[in-house]
Amino acid sequence: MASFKPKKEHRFSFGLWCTANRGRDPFGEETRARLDPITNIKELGKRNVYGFNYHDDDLIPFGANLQLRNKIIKQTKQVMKDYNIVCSMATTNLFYHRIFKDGAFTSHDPKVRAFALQKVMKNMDLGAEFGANTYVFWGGREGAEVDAAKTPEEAIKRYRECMNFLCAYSRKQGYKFRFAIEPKPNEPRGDIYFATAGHVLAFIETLDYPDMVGVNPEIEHSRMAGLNTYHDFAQAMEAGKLYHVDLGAQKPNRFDQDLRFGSEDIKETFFVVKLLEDNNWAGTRNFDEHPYRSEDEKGVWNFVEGSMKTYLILWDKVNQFNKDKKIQQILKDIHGSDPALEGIMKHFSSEGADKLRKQAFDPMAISKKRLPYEELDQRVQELLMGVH
Ligand code: GCO
Ligand code: MN
Ligand code: MN
Repeated sequence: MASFKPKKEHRFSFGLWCTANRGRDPFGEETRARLDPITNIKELGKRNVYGFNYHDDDLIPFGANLQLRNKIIKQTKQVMKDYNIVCSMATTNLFYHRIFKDGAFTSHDPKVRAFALQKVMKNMDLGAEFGANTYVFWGGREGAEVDAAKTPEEAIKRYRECMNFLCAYSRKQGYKFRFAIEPKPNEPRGDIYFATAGHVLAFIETLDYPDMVGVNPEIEHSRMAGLNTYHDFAQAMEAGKLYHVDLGAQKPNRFDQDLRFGSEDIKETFFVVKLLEDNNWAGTRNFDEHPYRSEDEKGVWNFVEGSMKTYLILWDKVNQFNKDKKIQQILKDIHGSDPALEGIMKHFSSEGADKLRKQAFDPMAISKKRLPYEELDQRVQELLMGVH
């Protein structure tokens, strides 16, 4: 790993829309030429990227005829084979076309909701054909600026109806999909429903097939809301619901910057990598981010290579952390152990509760235990800065 060169076994993946991003923003036109999806997949594969993700429209232009559709499908399968790259995730573009101007699953218009379902079903068929087993739902337009127009309760009910419908469709077709809902607090809507990983986790439990559905947290989106990304990812993992991840970087409390992985928030990012690697997390290490608008076509590939290299460097830092004697000693010292009390607290019993009520504690003595977090954090800091 010391060369920090990506290998297929590292299971890195990118969305086709990341590398095909042309640098457009609300204030300026594109700065790069269009990258066709087949070249895109090929260039990713050549750089030892394990998988690609796509929205239906990234691959097959909206409204394409059957002939064009079949041609692109054939070319995609060929390039996947030639460059040893899999399709790791499929998703639907339910935000670009103006039919989705006020949402897809949460639109007032049953025709819009039905069209959205049809679009998802068609792309699930295609995703399954490409061998994807994760399907992401990012409800970018599922939100509001005018709260008088649509109540959140109504929106949530409509969204649930659509998710239940699609879970049932996947089962009926015999697909292996696990669905991952991706939260985002705002942009492009003033407010988006299901703003955080916590909102998604709570919602999943109300679905007909909760086991099929998990979360796709994105570093940038957590930080847009000023949240701790590491905590967000960890809570989803602890719930057994971390079905996919979107890695990137973001200055907090701003518009979605989709910066190159690790280019901001290095300590928090380190703990995200530590979480995934220490737990041997089974999913792909997936990047969802955009090259700077100021870059040319060559810079796009610097961005791809840089993201994977940073991940491998942070992974190496994780191994250093786990082997660092000083860090490990401090961690050992700060974790108390009291088997008798721990036994009582683990599961409630009347007897245990009685014992606990009678137990004598010396709060002042207990509070004297040293917690050398200054030393610990400084050591981690030095490790990240490359001193050790
Ligand atoms: C964003 C989103 C999107 C989604 C993608 C998948 O940047 O706001 O992350 O990139 O992840 O569209 O549907
Ligand atoms: Mn984003
Ligand atoms: Mn994303």
